[in-house]
Amino acid sequence: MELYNKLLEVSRLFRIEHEYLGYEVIQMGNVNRTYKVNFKRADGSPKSYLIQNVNTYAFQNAEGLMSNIDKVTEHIRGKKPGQIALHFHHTADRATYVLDGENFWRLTNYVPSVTYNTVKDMDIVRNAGIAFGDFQRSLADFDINDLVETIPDFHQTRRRYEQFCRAVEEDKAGRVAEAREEIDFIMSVKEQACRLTDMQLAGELPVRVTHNDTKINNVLFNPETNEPMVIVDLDTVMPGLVGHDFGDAIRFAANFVEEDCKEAEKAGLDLDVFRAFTEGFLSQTLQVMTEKEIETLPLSCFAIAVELASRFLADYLNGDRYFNIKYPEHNLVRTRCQLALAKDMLGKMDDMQKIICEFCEKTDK
Ligand code: GN1
Ligand code: MG
Repeated sequence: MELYNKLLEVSRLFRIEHEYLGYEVIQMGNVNRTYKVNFKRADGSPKSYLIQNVNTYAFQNAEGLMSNIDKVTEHIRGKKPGQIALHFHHTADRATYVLDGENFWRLTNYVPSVTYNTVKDMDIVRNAGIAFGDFQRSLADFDINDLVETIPDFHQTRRRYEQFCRAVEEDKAGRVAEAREEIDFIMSVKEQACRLTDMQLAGELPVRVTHNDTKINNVLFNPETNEPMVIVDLDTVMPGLVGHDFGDAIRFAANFVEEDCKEAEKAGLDLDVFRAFTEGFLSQTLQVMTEKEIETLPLSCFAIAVELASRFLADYLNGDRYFNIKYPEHNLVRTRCQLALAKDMLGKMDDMQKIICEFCEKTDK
């Protein structure tokens, strides 16, 4: 009841005056909470919006975050007028968010669509690659200095290792003993996992505007045609490496299983999905990428998988403060699944490289 009333209160603050019918929980994301709120207009027709409760433990700069989203969506809209986009509603004071203790709220239009957590249809996978590649290309001329780092050092893998080591040392939740094997593996691959970050710091890879959370379920597809319509979850749009976006998409979409599968031994890299996503992504980005960026794409998949495993495990050891969990071992299960995938990727580096080279040869790069 409390949430029911809260969502009504938030809707009214964003000046939605229709008759309130109630809400549905949308399963989207591990950090924020998302609801579809339903209304009836005066003429009797239905109207829905999306309300999100943004986690300020993860995102501490609400203003900077919403300003990033405004600028980026405006830039994309300028290039693609008429394309479906998210519109954030304003309060009477022209704010795009409402602060409320530990959280902040925002409200957007609801886009009827389908999303996928796992896909085996290669046309859909290729379309997701095109969507994220197109996002990257549309923002290639956007000035990164106009963006706030919404989570500083988000994909700075060495920093993530420091945070991980601190969590192991502090052992706040008394869970280190049961995660010894995972901790040892993460530490054993540290140098390889951090190589991309080292190259970035050495200026060997260009810093671009990146999405930084390129899970395939952040692409909204047209339910009839399966064409990608819009990319959502722009909270982590920040300066970053193209490999972060590519690697994150692969570690999510090309895993044989979902990222929190309890049977970690079933996790691994599906090379068919890898190929389809790569073809879509590179069809949009190849012309703007440097040789080094292309060469390091397979490494970026491994780096992002290990980095995320270290984040899941650090959160588990800290007592689950960051990621939403459904049961006590959820973050440990996610860690194991991500590590199994990372191990499998290590054995498939050459296959990944070969698929990329084949595509480059086909397109003369
Ligand atoms: C979080 O909340 P969601 O699902 O969009 C996380 C990503 C992780 C992902 C793992 C801001 O994203 O970095 O890859 O979980 N986002 C943030 O599922 O930390
Ligand atoms: Mg996200």
